Amino acid sequence: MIWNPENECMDTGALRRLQFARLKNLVERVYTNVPFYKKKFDDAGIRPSDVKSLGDIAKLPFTTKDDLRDTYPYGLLAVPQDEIVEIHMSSGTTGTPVVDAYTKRDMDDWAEGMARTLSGAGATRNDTVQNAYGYGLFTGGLGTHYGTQKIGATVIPVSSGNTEKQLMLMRDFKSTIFTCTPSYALYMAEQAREMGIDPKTFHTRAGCFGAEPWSENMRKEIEAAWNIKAYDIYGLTEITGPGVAFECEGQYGMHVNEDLWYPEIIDPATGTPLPDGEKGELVITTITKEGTPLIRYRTRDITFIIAETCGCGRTTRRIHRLFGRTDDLLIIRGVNVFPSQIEHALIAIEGVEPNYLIIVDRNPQTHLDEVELHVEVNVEGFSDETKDIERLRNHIEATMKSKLGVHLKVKLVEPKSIERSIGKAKRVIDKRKL
Ligand code: DLL
Repeated sequence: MIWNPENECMDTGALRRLQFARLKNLVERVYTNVPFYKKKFDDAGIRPSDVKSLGDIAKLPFTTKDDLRDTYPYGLLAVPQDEIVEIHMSSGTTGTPVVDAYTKRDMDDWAEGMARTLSGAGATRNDTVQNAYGYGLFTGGLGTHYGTQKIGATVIPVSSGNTEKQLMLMRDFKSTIFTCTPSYALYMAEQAREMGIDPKTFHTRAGCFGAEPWSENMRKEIEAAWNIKAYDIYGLTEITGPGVAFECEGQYGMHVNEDLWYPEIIDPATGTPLPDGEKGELVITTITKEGTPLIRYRTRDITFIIAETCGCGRTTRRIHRLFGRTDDLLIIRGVNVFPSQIEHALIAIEGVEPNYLIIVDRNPQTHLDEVELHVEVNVEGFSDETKDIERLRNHIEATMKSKLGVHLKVKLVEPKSIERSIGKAKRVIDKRKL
């Protein structure tokens, strides 16, 4: 099902011309309206008039997550604030959130991206979409919600969690499509079986899964457990949210909605653009965005562009399933956590050292991520009294839960027992086999 054949199946030459026109307009808008960009361009010796072709995008400076953090909350706004109708955010390296602010048109583009995404998974107005992505500041819940409404399907805004209720609604309302993180899809299947229900007996026929790394093996598991087609979908808060790229029925690579979000691949070490087919860091320019447009945003996600035309008829280029990230961002049960946030929280706690080790694993039964955080007690915090140790442990767990939004199992270890390193400290052991 192609939602918008006019844009999704556009002749490639016409698409490039449209992208160039939009890029040119964007560059002028940010140069005039966003002092941050004016300075960045001036420092790089670039004028908007230097952008004479789409290829000239390579002359423009990059935008990074740090730039977003440094300009929190509204420093990247390119329109007067009264034009902003919604904001979303996700946490950044130090816990300072990165903000995305949307105008009415940005909301339309977002809904459009998600309408195309859901249509890629075969959704039509006749479907009932059970949306188990979290609602709130996270973009998964509301983005999927707007897209579902745009195609005129029925949305069940159940949000994440509450698995028994999910399954009840799925049965009673005969949900045909469901959306959540891939690990939650597996967890739901497991819970259904535990309740004596075979997940294959629901009416679900497809799911749109993303927001965290997963693999072809996980796809096979999800498809077999539910007897559905499982589609990979991609997006990030900074660039609007989900709806940036999605799989079609070919299930190989995600079509980038490149009339709205222009993709490039660069060598993460040098910043040099790489040709289609070569693996590197995905960089995105929000060519139609009004609220908080971004020039060449470094996503830190590793993939390559599949330029070959797809059998589905769409002419938009695809990105390969993500291979990982260039930074140490951990996505735990769909929540973004940087090890530095843990370090930051530990520094404020008395009795412990900011020496820690994060061990991430995926429980084979529940398919949920589990994190054990080893924290070194210092001499003051060291006690032979079990109740003192227990109190400290509970305090750290509660602090982590409130600061990061995920539960970490804390294990206190003796002073100086965590291995010191002379180079980059190895803080994370990721045992997940995705
Ligand atoms: O996760 C937006 C989203 C919601 C995407 C629902 C898909 C579905 P953030 O919380 O800002 O936004 O996290 C963005 O998650 O840079 C990737 O590293 C990772 N990610 C998102 N989709 C995928 C995917 C949402 N399909 C970060 N595969 C991104 C692997 C993904 N990683």
